[in-house]
Amino acid sequence: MSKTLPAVFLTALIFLALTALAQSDYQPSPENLQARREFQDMKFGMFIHWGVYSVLGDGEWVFHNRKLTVDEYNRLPLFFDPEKFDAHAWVSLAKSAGMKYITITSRHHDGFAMFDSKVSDWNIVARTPYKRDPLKMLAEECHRQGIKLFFYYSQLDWHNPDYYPRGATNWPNGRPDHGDWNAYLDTYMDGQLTELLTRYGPVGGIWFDGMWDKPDADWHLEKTYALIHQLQPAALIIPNHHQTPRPGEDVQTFERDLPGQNTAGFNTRYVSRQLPLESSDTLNDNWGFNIGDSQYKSAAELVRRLIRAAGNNSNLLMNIGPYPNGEIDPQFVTRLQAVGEWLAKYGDSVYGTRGGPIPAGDWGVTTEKADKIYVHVLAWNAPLLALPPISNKVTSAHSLVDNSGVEVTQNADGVILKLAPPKNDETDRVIVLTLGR
Ligand code: JFZ
Repeated sequence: MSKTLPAVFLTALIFLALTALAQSDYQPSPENLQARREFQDMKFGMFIHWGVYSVLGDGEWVFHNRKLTVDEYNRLPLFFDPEKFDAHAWVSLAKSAGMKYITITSRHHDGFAMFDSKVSDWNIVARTPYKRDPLKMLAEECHRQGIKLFFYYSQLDWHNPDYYPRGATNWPNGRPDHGDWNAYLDTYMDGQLTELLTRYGPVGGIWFDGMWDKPDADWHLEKTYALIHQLQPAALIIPNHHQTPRPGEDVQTFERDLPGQNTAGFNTRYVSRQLPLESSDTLNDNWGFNIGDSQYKSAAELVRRLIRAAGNNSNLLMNIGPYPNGEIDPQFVTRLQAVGEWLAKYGDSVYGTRGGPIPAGDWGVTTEKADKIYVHVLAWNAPLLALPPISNKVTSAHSLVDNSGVEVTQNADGVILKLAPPKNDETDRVIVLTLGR
């Protein structure tokens, strides 16, 4: 046996051991840990699905749902011309809704870059009459107004031939039956991520989606995650893969469910005790603009979802799908502004809090911050609310909205609050418990 063969094996073995180590050994940087805490403090974000698909008013899956060919879909950018797009109006709306961050589709499953990408001409500047980069304008406006900007990035691609072998959502759309998977990941995707993390100032993070299309593929995650954290250590990696979090990931996100729930049918019940949590949902029933969807959630419903998320130690990322011309449906606007008005009064019980010590129930949830527990009474009509015991002594209780005192009794069996009868318009009665040492 030659002497070089064992050496080759040994080298391979060391290499494998090192990559395994790198994977299990992810140590978030101090900036990253700080960003995670700030993320948890923000609580409420605006999700935006906007792309050339918006033109057809039939949701962001229209390419797939109508089984269009690549040649047919290539016509769409020709008439995407959002002359009413106004970054200032979008960011101001998020602000007036009490939202602290925006997560926008930099590219969805159609692979179309909504930014000025040099990696491929399948992008808004090269292919549309608009010719400009809305993400650049949005990033600048977000920095001006103090809103964090996150980029949704689809790993799944229905357009690029190098997304091959294709995944579960494939249909014969005219692409060749061959392609270079490694080039797709290492050159195309990592190239675009590098653009997003170097040309738009400090970015909140990358919200990944689409891995579920090829669950068994090698996505070169370690490489991509390392690249992101190297370019911007504070950028949070938020994967919507519906699995147990992997090393390198910074937030666990749940689609259309609270952490640990699985009414949607595709979420994992595993809830990380270390990572910040997020729950995404949409204001009507679609993510991208759908002209036939008028199923708007009421402002009160949006507030209750936000509170239920906060009580479960989670953020809420609430989606809107703007029109193709760049305007935002007035039905979204009025509801979001009403949520903002509610938060202007009750925000103390939401921002900067963590899930409270009392388990959530049908009656409501608790949040906590410093020496306060906020009892959010969402559905309870009886005059007394009996809660399980907590370890701290409750020294006083008052209603958050008008500071009026609330009668409280605490004994070994729990904490009993005497509630004023709910008023008709009351979305959430917030009782503040002040704790002794
Ligand atoms: C994904 C996208 O497909 C969708 O368009 C939207 O962007 C949403 C926020 O994220 O939705 C999914 C992802 C995975 C499944 C279902 C919907 N799944 O695994 O069944």
